Amino acid sequence: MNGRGDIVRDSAAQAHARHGTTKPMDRVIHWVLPAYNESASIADLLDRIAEVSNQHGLVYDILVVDDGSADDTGEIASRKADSGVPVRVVRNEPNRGLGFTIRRGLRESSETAGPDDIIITMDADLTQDPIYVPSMLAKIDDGYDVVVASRYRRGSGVEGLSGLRTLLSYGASALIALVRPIRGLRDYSCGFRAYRVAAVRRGFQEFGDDFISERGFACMLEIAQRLRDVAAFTEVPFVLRYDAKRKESAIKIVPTIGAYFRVIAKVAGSGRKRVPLAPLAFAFTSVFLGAFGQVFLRMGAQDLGGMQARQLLLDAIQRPEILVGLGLYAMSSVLWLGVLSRLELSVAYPLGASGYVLVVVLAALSGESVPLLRWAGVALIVLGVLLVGWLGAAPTVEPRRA
Ligand SMILES: Nc1nc2c(ncn2[C@@H]2O[C@H](COP(=O)(O)OP(=O)(O)O)[C@@H](O)[C@H]2O)c(=O)[nH]1
Ligand SMILES: [Mg+2]
Repeated sequence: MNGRGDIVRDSAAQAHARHGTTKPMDRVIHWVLPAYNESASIADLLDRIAEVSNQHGLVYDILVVDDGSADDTGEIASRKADSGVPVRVVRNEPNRGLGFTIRRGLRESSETAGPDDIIITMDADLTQDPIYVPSMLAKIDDGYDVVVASRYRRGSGVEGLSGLRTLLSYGASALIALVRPIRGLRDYSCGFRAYRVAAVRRGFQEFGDDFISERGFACMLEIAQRLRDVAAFTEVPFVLRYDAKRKESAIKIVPTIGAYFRVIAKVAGSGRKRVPLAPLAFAFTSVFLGAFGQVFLRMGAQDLGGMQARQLLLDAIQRPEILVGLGLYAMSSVLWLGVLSRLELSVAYPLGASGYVLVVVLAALSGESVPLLRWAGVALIVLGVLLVGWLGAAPTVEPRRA
């Protein structure tokens, strides 16, 4: 019996025999807990992890990274090892922040793990229940590389979090989804995740310590964005029990929002770039078709002003210029949506596009001529939005197939 791995594996064999599971016998689940002054909750959390792991016949070990806690978080966790919980504690001296702590935990556990082992990261404050882990492992078995416990899926929920915090977390994720979406992800800030070890290793291989360079809570976004092009992401719904927290949160909201922008700026240049020229060509065509549509609509809308809506519409559809104009618009919109579906931009773009088309059609039908310059301005804005969308388009990383 040298080193802790053997101990765990032996009991796992018995556990598998007991539970008759078909999971790869030697897969190990490595729980990584970043902990800063969590003495009030760490013992109960370790018991809960052991309970859930044994219930599901998991082969597991736990690494607590004590981030220079001022209380006895580390001692309490170490004492748990005496009662048979496979826990190891390492300590940062002094406190280094969540980013460094998670990086140390991911690096140390991935260095000694098997490529198909799984790393689970979660807060050490009892707000995230280990009971969701089996459903996350099932997603890994479906071929995904990163599974996030999400607050934004059917069946998700949040208990006890302030309205402002809820809004800010949701706003931050929505903003990221707008600028640099990751397929399969909605909750970009939650740290309760399951990683396939191979994906974590890939992150360190490709970026070294820059894999996680953020000091604070934005590190969770950074990890996801760094793995965006090489890992298949998905989510499981979970309920965040913030009412179970036994200490004040130390999150600094404004610096964290600032850090989100910094992360996006940092990663925007990295990763593979596919140059989907076709969609761009379609986009340009769509806009110019729209331009001509506008010209025809304006020609046809002369002396239609001041009429009742119903009369206006009846008159308008009898004028060939209006019909041609509307036809060109329809083609422009179809091309537009075609582009969007290929580029998989977020919902903001179809909404924006449809809004602009509506405005121009109404302006045309109201007989008011829209100066060409303003029209060109609108077109440029739309092209700009397209470009941002293209740059942020989410690459497709298919889950592994057995
Ligand atoms: N606040 C804070 N948490 C840290 C630090 N280092 C590690 N952590 C841990 O990071 C996790 C997330 O922090 P937490 O206070 O739970 O954030 P919140 O629940 O999202 O407000 C917890 O497990 C903390 O113990 C640190 O320097 N500051
Ligand atoms: Mg927390």
